[in-house]
Amino acid sequence: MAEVQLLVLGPEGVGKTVMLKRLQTLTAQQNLAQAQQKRQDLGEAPSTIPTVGVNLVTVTHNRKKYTFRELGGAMGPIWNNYFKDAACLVYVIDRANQAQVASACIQLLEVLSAKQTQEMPVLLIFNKIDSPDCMSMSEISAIIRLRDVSSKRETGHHSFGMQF
Ligand SMILES: Nc1nc2c(ncn2[C@@H]2O[C@H](COP(=O)(O)OP(=O)(O)OP(=O)(O)O)[C@@H](O)[C@H]2O)c(=O)[nH]1
Ligand SMILES: [Mg+2]
Repeated sequence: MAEVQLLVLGPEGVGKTVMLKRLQTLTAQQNLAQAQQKRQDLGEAPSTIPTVGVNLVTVTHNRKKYTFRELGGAMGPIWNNYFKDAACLVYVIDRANQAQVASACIQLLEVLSAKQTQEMPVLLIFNKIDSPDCMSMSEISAIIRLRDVSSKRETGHHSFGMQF
């Protein structure tokens, strides 16, 4: 079976582990296409503790195995040790954390500047859209240098409505 390795990065507490737990639960119950169509209420968020080290989650979809390797935000200084094994990057930003958004963007730019990530597709997820503190995308754009981010990559824009 073909296997894809994805690296899941983002500052501490942005919701990487919750997102992966939910993805795993959904795919255990039904296939992803069905889950997306139903847009069902996912209920209470599963409890988590900060990821110390690596959190590995494997999901099978369309006869492909996807291995998500989440690195805890606290491991930021050594994320680059894991770039070489990844085919794709998923970077999560907490849309409700005003104090963290700017540093999250700087960290992302560092990741995108690394030689080993140059050819990797990047999925940027703005998380916690349910939070009362969630900033609008125009507020986020004023803080985050989205133009700098996209200038580092050819961009394709996809929007989807699954809420983790
Ligand atoms: N409101 C809201 N809270 C969320 C969401 N996703 C995660 N959380 C909460 O955010 C906190 C941190 O979630 P984690 O998934 O552990 O964060 P993480 O990115 O894995 O953090 P590290 O492993 O420390 O890097 C938890 O209290 C979650 O319940 C979301 O979509 N909305
Ligand atoms: Mg985690």
